[in-house]
Amino acid sequence: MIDNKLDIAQIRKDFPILKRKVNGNSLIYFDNAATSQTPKQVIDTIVDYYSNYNANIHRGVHALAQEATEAYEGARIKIQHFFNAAKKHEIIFTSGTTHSINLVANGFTAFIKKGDEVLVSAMEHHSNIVPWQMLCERTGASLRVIPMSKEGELSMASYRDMLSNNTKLVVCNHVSNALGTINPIGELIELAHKVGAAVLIDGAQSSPHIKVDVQQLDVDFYTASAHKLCGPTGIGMLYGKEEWLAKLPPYQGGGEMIAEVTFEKATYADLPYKFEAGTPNICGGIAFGAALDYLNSIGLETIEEYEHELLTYATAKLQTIEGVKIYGTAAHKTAVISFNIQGIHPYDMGTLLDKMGIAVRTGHHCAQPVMDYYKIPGTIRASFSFYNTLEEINQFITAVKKAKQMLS
Ligand code: 7TS
Repeated sequence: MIDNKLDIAQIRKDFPILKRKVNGNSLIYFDNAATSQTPKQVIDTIVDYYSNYNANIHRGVHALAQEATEAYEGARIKIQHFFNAAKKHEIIFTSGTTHSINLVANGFTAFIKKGDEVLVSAMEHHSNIVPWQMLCERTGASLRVIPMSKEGELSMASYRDMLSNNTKLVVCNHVSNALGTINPIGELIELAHKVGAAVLIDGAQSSPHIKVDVQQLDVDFYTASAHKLCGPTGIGMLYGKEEWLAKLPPYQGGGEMIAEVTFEKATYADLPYKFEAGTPNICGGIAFGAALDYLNSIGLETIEEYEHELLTYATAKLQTIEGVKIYGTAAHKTAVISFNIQGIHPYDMGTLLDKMGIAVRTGHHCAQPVMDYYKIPGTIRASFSFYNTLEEINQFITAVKKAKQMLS
């Protein structure tokens, strides 16, 4: 039993929120794909920052400014190592995946023209669709969709056919938030590079669950959001290959991102600061680093293995309930189960589960094209993390059965 290897009971003690009651019941938190919970090691880091060394960074000579700068830049190195980037200046602090994607999409305005194509997968979150639509509107380029199967797997044959010398960019999530599919991004990247296209991988849903090595993947851009990695909201990262980041124009102008400014002209700072205008989320960055320390202390491989056990167990149990249809049955999945029950609106199921202390997400999950593909308004989504247990899944299954009875 992997439970023993992980000592879940001990791990759960690190998460104060898991002790709380919701509607009189012990909280069962199965909305980890929306945001993960925060261990006390990360909360303590935040308290420590504001209690002991809150200061603006990169500019002060005083002790607090130096300590804050050191901690913030130290966090950048932790992120670099977590994703195995070759250089620390290939890590740009952003407010999260949405910001990271917009930064790249905006910068690509300089490199894209009418007749060029941006390929996007059929299972993207809106934040990996809309910025590219905006880029195409600005430039006259076309956005083309790589189709998927009923199981929620990308059609690699169609993808091969779509690739051409017109393809300038391929964008895809590593893991779909609506379906849990783990996409074959290694192959996707290799094929894109053969036609000279750059690749951005949205790592919002993969980074908390799968060990990622950006050098091995040879990916051009990779994104992550700290709040899905046991860190705080409002902070995330963009990994970009140095050669791309050097070419890309800055996203925002302001302090910190310049080398020299006159009223006639500004010259830009070196990487990574060229992309980090203004006072950043200093505490968030430091806490992001602490969150990665925490995940490393457990080990991504261990997390992946345990969460897979949760997925297999919950999927089998859920399938025993009559009328359940699971959306996203790809061979490779993270611990996300999107489902509906015949005759029951997902919102009603979500509301009743909440009454029983169980947090799931219901709706389109910011992936309306996926819902349109299945011709459904939304799903009930249970998404697990390493601090969840088989016992919680048992309680969840009992609750789903109970709610189904009440709603039928
Ligand atoms: N990409 C994917 C695949 C996501 O799942 C999300 C957030 C984002 C991008 C955006 O990340 P952000 O941190 O910039 O907001 N996904 C979800 C979700 O599934 N439920 O709530 C947020």
